[in-house]
Amino acid sequence: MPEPRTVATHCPYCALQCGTRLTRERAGVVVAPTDFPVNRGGLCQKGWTAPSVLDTSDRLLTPLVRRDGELVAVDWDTALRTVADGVRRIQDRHGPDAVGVFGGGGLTNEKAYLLGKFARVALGTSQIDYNGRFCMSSAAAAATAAFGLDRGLPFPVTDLGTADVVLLAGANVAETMPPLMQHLARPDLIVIDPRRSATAERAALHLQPAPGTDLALVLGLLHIAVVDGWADTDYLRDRTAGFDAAWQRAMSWWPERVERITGVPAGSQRAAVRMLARAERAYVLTGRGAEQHSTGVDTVAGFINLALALGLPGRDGGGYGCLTGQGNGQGGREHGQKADQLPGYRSITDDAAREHVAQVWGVAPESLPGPGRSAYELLDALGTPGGPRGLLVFGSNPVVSAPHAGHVGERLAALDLLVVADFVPSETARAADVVLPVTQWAEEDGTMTNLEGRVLRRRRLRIPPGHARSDLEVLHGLARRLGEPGHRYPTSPREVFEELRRASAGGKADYSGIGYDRLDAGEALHWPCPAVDGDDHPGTPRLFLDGFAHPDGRARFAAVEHREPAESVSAEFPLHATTGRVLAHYQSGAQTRRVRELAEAEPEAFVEVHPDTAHRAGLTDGAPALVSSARGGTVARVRLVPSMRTDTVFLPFHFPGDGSANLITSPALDPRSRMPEFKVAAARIEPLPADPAGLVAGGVAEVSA
Ligand SMILES: Nc1nc2c(c(=O)[nH]1)N[C@H]1C(S)=C(S)[C@@H](COP(=O)(O)OP(=O)(O)OC[C@H]3O[C@@H](n4cnc5c(=O)[nH]c(N)nc54)[C@H](O)[C@@H]3O)O[C@H]1N2
Ligand SMILES: Nc1nc2c(c(=O)[nH]1)N[C@H]1C(S)=C(S)[C@@H](COP(=O)(O)OP(=O)(O)OC[C@H]3O[C@@H](n4cnc5c(=O)[nH]c(N)nc54)[C@H](O)[C@@H]3O)O[C@H]1N2
Ligand code: SF4
Ligand SMILES: [Mo]
Repeated sequence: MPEPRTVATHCPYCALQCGTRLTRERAGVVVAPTDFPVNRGGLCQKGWTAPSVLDTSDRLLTPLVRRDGELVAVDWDTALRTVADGVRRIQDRHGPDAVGVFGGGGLTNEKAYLLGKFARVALGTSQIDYNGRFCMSSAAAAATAAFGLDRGLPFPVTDLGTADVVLLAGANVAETMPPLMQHLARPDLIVIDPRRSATAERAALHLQPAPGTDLALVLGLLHIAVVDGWADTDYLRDRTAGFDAAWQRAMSWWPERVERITGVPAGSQRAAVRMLARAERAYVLTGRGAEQHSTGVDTVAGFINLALALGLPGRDGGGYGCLTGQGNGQGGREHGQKADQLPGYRSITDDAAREHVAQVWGVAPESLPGPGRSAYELLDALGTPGGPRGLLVFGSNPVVSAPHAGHVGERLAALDLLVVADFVPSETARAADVVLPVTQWAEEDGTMTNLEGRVLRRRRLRIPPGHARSDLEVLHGLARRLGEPGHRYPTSPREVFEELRRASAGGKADYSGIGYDRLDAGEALHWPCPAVDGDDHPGTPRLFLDGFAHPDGRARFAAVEHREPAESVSAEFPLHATTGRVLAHYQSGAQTRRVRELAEAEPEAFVEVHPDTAHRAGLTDGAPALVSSARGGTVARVRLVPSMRTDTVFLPFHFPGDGSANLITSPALDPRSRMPEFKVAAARIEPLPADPAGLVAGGVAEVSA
């Protein structure tokens, strides 16, 4: 079939998955927004410019293998044989777990599913995890415990437009999901963010806690809700369990005590609770600001407790949700690329789940490995005794995006074999032994699951350039060279999806009633969508209306207590450094730093500092500064921001090399989700020394040029 001239598809970047129409013009691919419910004709800068990454000048067009230190072009057979031989050599000597896999939340459902299967069956390794561990894991753990099920938003995005009040805890949606703002035009916003972010600017009420103190703050909000008589006692009695134990903890968090720890005035705390409680329709949403902490799970649980006390979740016109992040942040966490998971959001330690999935895969249940290491623990173990000696990366750039990135770079360098599948020479690809060039969004079919659990079709517009192959073809080729039957790894997305449907059937994230045909007919299908006899299942846009997903139908309060961040400020490191995003760049920047408009908008690393803090450090606006923590230093240009807290600096993590914010971030993990503490580290800021120790001169010169 000839390639179509125009297709309806979705933006390649974030979890909003804005609807777009792509057209092939003489000058290249042109994008236009569609009237899809989440974006209704809107797109952000990144979405508008996404087609230029398709033809970026350094696009990977042929496989590369490192020879005598240099990456040289080879044919596919050579590249795949090099990987298969390397894998076999390592596994023969050190066992199946000596080869690991690192996936991504940007992969389509089909890729995420096949990657998990490939790891467990073709490689026989337990060592697979993905970058969603850095993203969604704390909210996922808290939501699963509270509701028995984890779907980012358990309601459609459009419901937010009917709300009176929306609380955004650590989410800067004005920059991270701009078209979402049109759904937040009506409600009064309460924003919890240590920075006066673009979103906080639009808020009716901005609470500005010190980074890492949200848990104390939300215990205080629950305290006020109960003491001031706002708790919904009928709802607590009929729909929840465990309130008393949670209240025991919150009881001692009176507003003035909370103010001392967080810096949020008691009056603002009371105002926030009053706004939420008086609203007819109210939602509590969390983003990475509240979640990326060593206390992330408990912090999200605290926000869920607050929502439950006010009777919001599982009601038409109210609820709690987490704003997922990556394009397939939702689907990517359901189909088995997570260390402890099998498709359909099943647990890899559950015998019935293992049996079901093994049967779909045509293997013996006991042949499936058990749970492996979490993302950071996997990276930290690379090349150590007992740790993996080979790693295959699909859809992540951990050299830039992992915490304590200097250390992660060293671990990657200690590997016998690093394989990276990507379409651009990312910083991680540049460090690889084998680089496999893959297709991009406009060159492939598949499905993505957006932040509201809606399954969407990604559609192919054009033939991939050069020798680029889809990730599915890559996995097929590798599996065959590892001695697997080819039919076990279909290369057609539709065929993989058909298998995914069967594997997910009966699981929590049940896709068995969803088919490409229904999606192509334009149906809005939110999972769970089980296959039913007779009529098609309509999908589940709103969860929990009749009950929560625990056997007794009740949501669970969590008895949480405040804990300090893993690292306290000290005389040496007196500031809180926090990190996050800016509008123009996406994640590690591997894609957006290659787009001229975006690179011009934000060309280099910067650090937001309060003028007084900068002055004390001898820094002026625009000066290059060295920001350091116990782990290392990063170079960033000073931006004076009078609305900053004087005890806090903020750095975006989109930049590589010496400007990488992750050179200073902490790898302290949440004990349950294994989420790293990206959002708070003890740091200091100083003028850039003439010859900064440990920094490469080239990078420094670039920043100060
Ligand atoms: N432009 C752009 N958009 C994106 C992305 C991108 O890279 N660029 N990535 C996508 C992905 S994968 C994700 S996960 C989402 C993330 O979306 P968001 O969660 O909105 O993004 P962040 O900027 O990481 O964090 C949000 C806010 O948390 C604040 N914050 C920092 N520390 C704390 C704290 O201790 N407590 C609280 N309450 N807030 C704190 C920061 O100041 C920041 O304004 O964005 C998605 N969309
Ligand atoms: N300091 C700090 N660090 C953070 C965060 C933070 O807030 N602060 N946020 C964390 C979060 S929430 C996230 S999600 C991570 C994300 O960080 P990363 O995992 O590094 O995400 P990306 O930069 O999107 O990297 C994706 C890579 O895969 C490639 N790619 C994209 N699509 C595909 C595909 O379909 N197949 C293949 N093979 N490759 C593909 C891209 O070109 C890119 O090189 O960063 C985390 N790191
Ligand atoms: S908001 Fe997200 S999905 Fe929409 S255009 Fe921007 S990056 Fe793309
Ligand atoms: Mo993310």
